[in-house]
Amino acid sequence: SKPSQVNDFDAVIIGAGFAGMYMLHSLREAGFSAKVFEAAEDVGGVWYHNRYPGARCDTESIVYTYLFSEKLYNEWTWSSRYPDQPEILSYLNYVADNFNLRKDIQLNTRITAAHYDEDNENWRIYINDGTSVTAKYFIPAVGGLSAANVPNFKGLNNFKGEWYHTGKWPKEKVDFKGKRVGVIGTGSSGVQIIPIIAKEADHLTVFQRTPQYMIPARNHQLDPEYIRKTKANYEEIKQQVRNSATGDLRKPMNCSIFDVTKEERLQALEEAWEKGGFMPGYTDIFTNEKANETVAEFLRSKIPEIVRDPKTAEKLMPTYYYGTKRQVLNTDYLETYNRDNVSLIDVKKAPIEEITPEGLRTIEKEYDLDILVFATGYDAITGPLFKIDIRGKDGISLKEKWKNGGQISTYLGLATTGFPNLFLITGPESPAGFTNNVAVIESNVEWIIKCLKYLREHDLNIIEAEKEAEAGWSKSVVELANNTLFVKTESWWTGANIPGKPRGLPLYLGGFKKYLEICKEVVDKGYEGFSLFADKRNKVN
Ligand code: NA7
Repeated sequence: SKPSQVNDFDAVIIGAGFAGMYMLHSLREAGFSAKVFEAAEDVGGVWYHNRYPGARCDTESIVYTYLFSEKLYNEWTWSSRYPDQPEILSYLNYVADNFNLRKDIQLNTRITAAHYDEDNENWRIYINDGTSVTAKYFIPAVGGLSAANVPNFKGLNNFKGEWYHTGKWPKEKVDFKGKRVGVIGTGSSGVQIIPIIAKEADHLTVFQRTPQYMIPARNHQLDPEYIRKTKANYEEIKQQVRNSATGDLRKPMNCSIFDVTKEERLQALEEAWEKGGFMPGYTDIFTNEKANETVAEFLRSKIPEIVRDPKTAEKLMPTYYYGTKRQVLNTDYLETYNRDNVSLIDVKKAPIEEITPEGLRTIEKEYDLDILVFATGYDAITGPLFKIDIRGKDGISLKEKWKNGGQISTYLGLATTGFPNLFLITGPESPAGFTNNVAVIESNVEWIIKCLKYLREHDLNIIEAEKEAEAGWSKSVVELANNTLFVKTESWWTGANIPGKPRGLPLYLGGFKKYLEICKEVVDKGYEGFSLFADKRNKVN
């Protein structure tokens, strides 16, 4: 077997967000050498870049946080139910400092390629300054929502005003005062920024392609007694998260929505609406059209109660299956349309034709704008990985292997055949996207560390997912997805938001708890479904 000293590092990680930082910390604790390369000027990942006004997480702070360290959990105090971007970024900076992570994080450094070298049994990782490093293990911790999508509108280059994408927001404050502002997009990001711009701008025009189902977040400050109890219940919270379907404290109902009377159902929905957050998780909401429609109808009924102009209310009515686009939580979103300085344009009916020097033209009308905000989302799940030229055995790229995203296959969302010693965190076919991502990150990192320790203890140097195991996993992912309504809707989950992207739903829908059980079982059976080698000529199992 080869000593790891022949490589620059045991492991190279891309990205200093929640995933990359915990991976680095865990590797070091386990005695591996590791280096993180991060393209941004500082740590934080998506929370570094998503600094648009109103940016907030819609998973509750008491679980959208690392749970690996009780000490950390006790030391850090979240101020509100849903943490805002500045607070999450401070937290991640605190973690970087507290665990002394910065010395192994190289900032302002973009990785352009990573190639597996079969002769040397290592990865060569190429940096944008023309240099490269080698590592035994390669861990692109790039996240699923980090490749911003600015639609390819004709004329954007000639726009005389300022324009921004929510996911690449500048550090300098953008001043909307006295300005005519346009926002394209009404997903989570658009819905968060719109009410804030409306309060500041002279006029705001929202260009909406698909109205979303709206649920109030009902964000509030956390009171000290609640915080004290939460910290005292650290162990229990951790267990609850790991035993849940969604990696948080939500409790699914264990019955069909039709097992309760109409009155009980309406009461439950009304209570959820008042409490804020997600709607009750009856078992059949995402598999049965009629069950889904009961929730959809309830949420639609709220719109004309809030929005005064009937024509605007009508434009805000969603028609797709409830929850089959990522659920959006909001603060004063619908209320914003009661303001005199806000107008809503349906660009499904009258599509955007081009960006003009003065603003934006739909096939119906031209709108003069000083600032244009793209809240147009991400080339999700595979997009961030495909931006890097990742090549495994025989020089085959990940993009080629996965047919541009048309035929994704992984084993447990953690590894993929033909790419030895590469590990994914919140990768395709993991539960990310439907689960509290921090919970998935922690479980993936802990699985990887356990695996690397096992390899070291057994003097093994190469691990690769086996074809059959991978095929089995991908098949189960597809089958689970095809049994749901999620595949029937155009969303970033299904790839439909990016023109030309192959459709699919490469996320594991069996629930977080089940996922953890399967991952553990694989370990208990001696890494079943993986080939382990001392070196490439000596297969061990
Ligand atoms: P999303 O949820 O993908 O939303 C993007 C929005 O932009 C959505 O309303 C899109 O309409 C709209 N969009 C995208 N392209 C266009 C074009 N070409 N023309 C008009 N409108 C367009 O991204 P977010 O950043 O809001 O949220 C991403 C995730 O981050 C979120 O789900 C949470 O998990 C956190 P569409 O619905 O496609 O018709």
